[in-house]
Order: sequence, then C-alpha cells, then structure tokens
Amino acid sequence: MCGIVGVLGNHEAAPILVEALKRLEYRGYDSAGIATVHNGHLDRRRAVGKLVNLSDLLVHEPLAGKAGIGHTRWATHGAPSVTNAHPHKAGPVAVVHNGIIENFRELRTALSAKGYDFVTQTDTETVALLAQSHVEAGLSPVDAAVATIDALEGAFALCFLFDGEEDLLIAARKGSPLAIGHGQGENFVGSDAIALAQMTDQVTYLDEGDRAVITRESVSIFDATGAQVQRERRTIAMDAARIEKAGHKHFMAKEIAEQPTVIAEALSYYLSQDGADITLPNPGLDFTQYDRVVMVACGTAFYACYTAKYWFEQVARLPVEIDVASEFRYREPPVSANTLAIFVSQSGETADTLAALRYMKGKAKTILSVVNVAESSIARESDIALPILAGVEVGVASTKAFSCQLTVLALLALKAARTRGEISAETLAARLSDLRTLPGLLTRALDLDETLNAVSNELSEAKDVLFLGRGAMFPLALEGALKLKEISYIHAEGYASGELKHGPIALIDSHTPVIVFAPHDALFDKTVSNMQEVMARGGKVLLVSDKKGLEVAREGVWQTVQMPEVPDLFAPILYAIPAQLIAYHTAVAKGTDVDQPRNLAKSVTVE
Ligand code: HGA
Repeated sequence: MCGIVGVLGNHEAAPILVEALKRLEYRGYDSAGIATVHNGHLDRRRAVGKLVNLSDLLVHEPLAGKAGIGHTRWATHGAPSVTNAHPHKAGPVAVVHNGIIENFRELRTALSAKGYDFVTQTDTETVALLAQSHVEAGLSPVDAAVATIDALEGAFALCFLFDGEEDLLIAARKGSPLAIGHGQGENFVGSDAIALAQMTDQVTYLDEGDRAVITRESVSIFDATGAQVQRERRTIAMDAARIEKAGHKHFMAKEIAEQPTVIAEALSYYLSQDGADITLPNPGLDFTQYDRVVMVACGTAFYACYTAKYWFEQVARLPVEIDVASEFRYREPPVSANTLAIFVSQSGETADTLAALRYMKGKAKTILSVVNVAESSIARESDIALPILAGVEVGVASTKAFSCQLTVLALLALKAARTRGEISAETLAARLSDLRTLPGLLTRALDLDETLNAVSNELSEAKDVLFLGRGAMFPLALEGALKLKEISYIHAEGYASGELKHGPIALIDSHTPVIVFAPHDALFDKTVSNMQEVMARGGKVLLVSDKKGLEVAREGVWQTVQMPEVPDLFAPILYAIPAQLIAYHTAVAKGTDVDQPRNLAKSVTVE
C-alpha cells in the first residue's frame, strides 16, 4: 500500500519516477504525485486517481530536474484528492510516505500552537511541517529530517527532498519496507525492488529503524540510535519484462493462465531429482519436533492456510490452528514451545502478518514463512523462508500466488507426514507422482474458459452469490466468494455445505445463484444432499464437478461445469481455476476494473 520512490539521477527524473510508480501502482491508485528540485527550486505535480492522470498532467505541465521523489497512494487518512496527494510540501521540504503516523494529532496540535497551518487531512502533512519547523529553527536538512523521524510514532517508510538540495535524499524505514538502489553515479529509493528494476539490480534493504542519507556518490545508513551501520548489498534477479500483459487483456487473465507453468516450476524446485521426495532448501525443518502448527495470514493467503489445515491434520496428523493476522496479533494466544508457526503472504510485507510473526518470535520453536518475494521483510525475519515461485503478480486479486501457496503448503504437509511416519516412502512417492499431473490438469481446466465465460455472463446479473464446499473444498468456497466480491463487486459468501441449513439457507431464492465445488470424492454424496436442499427451495445451482459427479448429480441443476478428474488431495488447487475464471469473466461482463478494483491495493503494508 502506497508506493514511494526517490531518484538522484543523471537524467530527467520525472519519466524515471513515473515508470517506477507504474511498477508500484499495484500498491494503491487513489492518487499519484512527484516532486523535483530544479535550479535549486522544489516543485511538484499531483493528480487524483490512476497514474495515467499524473502522466497526462505532466504532458501539459512538465517538471524538470534530476532529483525527485514520487508516490502512489492508498489513502488511510483523508479522502483521495489532489490536496491530500503526496508529495506533501511544507516550506522547503517535500516528503512521500507509506504507513500511518499514529501520533500525528499530538504533533499537529503542537505545530498549530506554533502557528503552522495544515491544509490537508492526512497524517503525512505533519511530517513535512515538522521538518519545516526544524529547518526554520536552524537545523540542516539532514538534522531536520532526523529530528522529525525521531519524533514519529507508528509505521512509516519516508523519503525527503529539500529545496536547494539537488544531491540529497533522506530515507527512513520503520514498519514499512524500503530499499535503496545503487547505480553508477546515481542512487535511488523504492518501496520494493520491482520499483527499482528499471534502474538497477543492486539493492540494499533498510532494516527496522534505519535512516539513509543519500547522494549520487554515497549512501550512508544509520540505525535508530544514530550509529552508522553497513547493510548487505544484494544483486536482485529481476526480470523487468515480466510485468507485461503478454497479449492478455488483463494481468489477472495472464496470471490465471500462467498457473500450469509456475506450479510446474515450483514442483521442480521442491521435488528431489527422482521425484520421489521433497527437498526443502533449509534442512532445519524437522517435523518430528513439533506437536502443533499455527498458521497466520490475511485474505486469500488465509484461505490457502485454511486448506492446508485439512492437509496437515488429515495426512500428517498434526493439529493446526489458523487465524487471520489482524486478530491473531492482538489476541495474545498462548504458544506451546513445540509450535511451528507458518506465515503466508504473497508480498511478504503484509503489515498484520509481519506483526503476528514478530509476536511469535521467541515463543514458537520455528518461524517459517511462505512468500512470493524472497527479499521481503517477512522472509528476512523468518527462520526459514520458502519461496512459492509464482513470479511477479500484478493483478490485485491474487490467483497464481494462491495456487502456488497451496502447492508449497501441500508439499510441506506431505513432508511432515513422511517425517512423522504417518505415510510410507511409497505413499509419498505416489502422492508426488499425483502432484506432478497437476500442471497438465490445470491446462485442461483452463480449456473451460469459454464455458465459464458463458456462465459468468448470467452470473453478472446477480446481486448475491453463494459458494458451497465441504472438507478442503470449503476454504475454496470462501476464496471463490472473496474473488467475486473483490473484482465484480457482487456480494458473495462462502459456506461449508453442511452449515447452510443452520441459517444461510434462508437466503436461497431463485435470484441467488449457488456455486457448488464438489469433486467426486469421499464427501461427494454429503455435498450433493446439501445441494438438493438448496434446489428443493428453488435455488439455482451451478455444479462444478467431474464426469463421475455430474453423471450422478446433474439432474435439476441450473448449470454444470465438468472438470478433469483429479487426485482427491489436490482438488482445491485444480478447482481454484473455475473459481478464478468465474470471478474474472463476471467482472469483465460487469465492466469493472479487473486489475485494479476499487478501494483495494495489493500489498497491504498498513494496519
Ligand atoms: N497515511 C498516508 C499514507 C497511506 C499509506 O501508506 N497507505 O498504504 C495517507 O493516507 O496518505
């Protein structure tokens, strides 16, 4: 959420800033803005809405200068408007911010008492005014920025630019991620390495509490106590071309279609050469040490954990507790010493998940994370970080990251089962051989695109949609409903099939489509009974099942989708495809903004 960027370059900064913001737009698109210093003079341009509005503005009102900062906003404090757009400017100071300044009211009161006027509703303006007050009190830009940072509470990544200073950026990180990019006689700042990919692959991640004083020739980093520190410089493998749509109409469509490939890549990364065992990159994970697993995540990643709970409990006989990070972090759960804590986050920067991870440090035996961004804060703060290898995911609604999270969690559950003696080496080899059929099955499921498109045209007329599933298909029902809500804005709920009669069945009428995910597995008959209860009340059912299932249960249903048969254990991964395509085509039929749905952002770095 909110992307920030800074440039001290040898070329015009505005186009570089805009290109970097394009790469950060997945973090928010309420407004965008840039500021530069040119001939000693600080100036800025800001526009509400998507980045394209800022680009248009810059055509008519260009901004010169080789030093600059930029921002793409997901508003927390103050409505999306030009006035509230970053960079915020106060006197000689401009600042961009990702996070929330929790003590902004106190600071604002104190500054108002000194005669400083506020013109925005944001927390961030306080930062600019506080820095201005320090400059006016006689401090140098560096000292003014440091004094300001010291006074702030809450979460922030900040980048300061000063009037008259064409070779100085000051960056700070507390709670929100921030990276420095090293060029040849140029240096950069960005919320993540993707933002910097066009400029450099040499990156230093700031640690918690770090501040950096940056010129074109130097980067000096200080910790929160003011002591100068060295932070590791890394070469980032960043294929900048991968954030193209590759002929698809939307990133989401491209990312759905990539699933056979990325899952095949994940499998080849984690499977041993003979394919009969799982090789984890870190040998420190011994599943015999644990008597309990706690899994914590948010949104789609939480539903991946929910699915994995079924796998760990059924296959590895390990009890699993799951929770959403925003609740987990404050409920102070007791933690037994032999707990394996697993945190799942696409970006690896999810603020609540990171906070939950920090709560578990020193309490759980092992902190393991499952992330898409190997260099992320969550990965770096874990004992063991497992990559999901989905590649850059741009669509705000997660698709390929979900199925890759599921794949890695399924492998972990199988590894746990084998290590704990719950399954034999032969059974493990057989399950892994099943798993290797998945990319082919996913490709066949993608062939249902036309069918799902036709169904979705009708779904787009609905006001409410219910999703049902039983066993490990229940979390997929939750994910299907979330996906539909996120991008089509149709109200949808997921329920455990058997739970429907305990209340939600009152919602059933002929206008409410009910989507049932039911492969022909051990629970199939039970799910079909629940489906009959819906149809007996006039409900119209879309049944997603396989050949065997449809042969038995197609009578009386409104629509059917015939899926390939899949080994039971991995059905949630395969059935994710229709869940995603239904949401996608319904959203396209409604004409919503599929890749950047309203009110959302991809990487949730605020509470
Ligand atoms: N609080 C600031 C920054 C918001 C942010 O980082 N969102 O992710 C604002 O509202 O502008």
